[in-house]
Amino acid sequence: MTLDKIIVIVGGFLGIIFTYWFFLMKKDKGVEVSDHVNVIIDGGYSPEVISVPQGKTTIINFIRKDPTSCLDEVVISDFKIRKYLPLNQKVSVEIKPDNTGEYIYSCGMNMYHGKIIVK
Ligand SMILES: [Cu+2]
Repeated sequence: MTLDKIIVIVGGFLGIIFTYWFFLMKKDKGVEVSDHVNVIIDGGYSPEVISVPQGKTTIINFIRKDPTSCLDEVVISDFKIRKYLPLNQKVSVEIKPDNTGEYIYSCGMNMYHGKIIVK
């Protein structure tokens, strides 16, 4: 094997690792939240992934800017939360997770998703 071939193989391999890290690892980490966070709803949730501390109360403020009726409810089933979200109004939800893990939240029809990571 010649040196240039080795470089191409190693380079390709590093590219794959970088892609994996960039799209999967980095994205999944989410936004670190200490006590409250604003989640803007406009064609989806932004930020989509938030990470919150275990055993502490975190306030999530949902602000819906999307007129689609699909997004007019938010459901966090693991915390028994289902809230109606009027357009352009802030709706606050409090969570106090006892256990670490990953919890999915979604719209009322389970079409749009976000994630809460408890650390
Ligand atoms: Cu929906």
